[in-house]
Amino acid sequence: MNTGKVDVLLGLQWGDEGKGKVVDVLTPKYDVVARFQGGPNAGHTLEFEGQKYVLRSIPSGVFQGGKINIIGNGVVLAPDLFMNEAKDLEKSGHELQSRLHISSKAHLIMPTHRILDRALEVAKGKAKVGTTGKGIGPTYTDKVSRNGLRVGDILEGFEEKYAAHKERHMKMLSSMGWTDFDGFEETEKTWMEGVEFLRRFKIVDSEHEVNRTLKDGKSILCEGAQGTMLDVDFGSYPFVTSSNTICAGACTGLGIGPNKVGNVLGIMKAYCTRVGSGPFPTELFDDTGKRIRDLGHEYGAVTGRERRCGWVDLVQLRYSIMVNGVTQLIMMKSDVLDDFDTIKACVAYELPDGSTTPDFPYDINNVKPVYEELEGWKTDMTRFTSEEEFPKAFNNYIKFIEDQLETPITIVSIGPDRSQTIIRK
Ligand code: 2SA
Ligand code: MG
Repeated sequence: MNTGKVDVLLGLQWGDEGKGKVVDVLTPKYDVVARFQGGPNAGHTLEFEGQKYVLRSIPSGVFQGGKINIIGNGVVLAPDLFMNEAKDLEKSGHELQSRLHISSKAHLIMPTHRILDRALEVAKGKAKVGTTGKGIGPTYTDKVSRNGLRVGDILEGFEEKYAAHKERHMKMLSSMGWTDFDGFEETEKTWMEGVEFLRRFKIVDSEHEVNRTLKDGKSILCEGAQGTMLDVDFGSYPFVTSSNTICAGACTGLGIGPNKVGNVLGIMKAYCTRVGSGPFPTELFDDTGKRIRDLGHEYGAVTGRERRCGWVDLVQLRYSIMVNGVTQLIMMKSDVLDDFDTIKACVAYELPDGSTTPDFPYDINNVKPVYEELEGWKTDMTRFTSEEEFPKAFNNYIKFIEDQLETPITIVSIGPDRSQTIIRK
């Protein structure tokens, strides 16, 4: 943790690495937790005291008392989904209003953005991205094409602005021949209630708040969503999300200079998963993949979709570490591999011309993973409380990954609960 700086916590794979849990564990060390990109496509799962929570737009710092949580300008916010999420949290006793600040420059996801998301996916047919259907792509498209509606817009002349944007979207949908508007009026009504609900919160120019916080010598944890392989520039394009999920996204999504970035914490699973379409070199289509899915409960937190599972991909991780400037690694879900006889790790790719490379190539569609096989630890680690208890084979796995990635693993997670987290010395 650095004072006067932000630490950035990111997913290094295709999302669902367990960012929510780590933010929750680390929050006590920070004054502020901030989200900088993505929106309700995220599903950050946290478990403690026998309760399970899934956060979508709200930062994972809300469960630790007294912290300010910020939804930054780089986030896209759906007022109706935000309202439901906030009300659920309030019902379970987590007061939000005084602790959650929302950027006036964050863009609003309109009900028509969600229809456009669906229409564009249908139009793509087999080539569909497999989006979460939350309107993420169309909302960021509007932002970049200078057509967006922002949180700050709800403060003045909102009805008119909304109507103009809706009309434009309807024209687009009509030109695509889209006719399915089932339940639209109901959705729009709830959405408008969501806008009213938003007004209760402190709407701020968060770039000022963030920089003031740093100037006062306080610390901020920036919570990434999705993962590096879903980054719109560096991910497996076009099967990506529509924001910069990498470390640089924290600068643009909050308004901070790169010299204010301290530690970059990269989160990885001990294996790898992906949800939605697109290439995934180490994907397992056999019983081992199914076993990882069952043991790891690998189903989408937002959509419930089955996650595709495979071995850890060190070629991909090396690349993610490079583009993010990762300073330390956090390895999640190690316990899922507790009972495997052997464990594989991809150390290079074989390219279609037969050569091999340790570097992540432009096209990963037709690469074959080159594996090293390591001995499994065959030990239930879920009750461990310190690294001294780690079996030798697990220490070998950690050491192998650290050597391959030239980055230290500082935290190891051995189960979903807050308490099942081992900080390494
Ligand atoms: P979108 O909706 O436009 O961002 O989808 C584009 C691609 O990004 C993927 N994506 C995700 N991948 C993993 N986890 C995500 N969050 C949820 C979760 C997903 C869920 O935590 O489980 O519940 O299904 C997430 N959000 C976006 C998406 O699958 C597309 O490949
Ligand atoms: Mg998730």
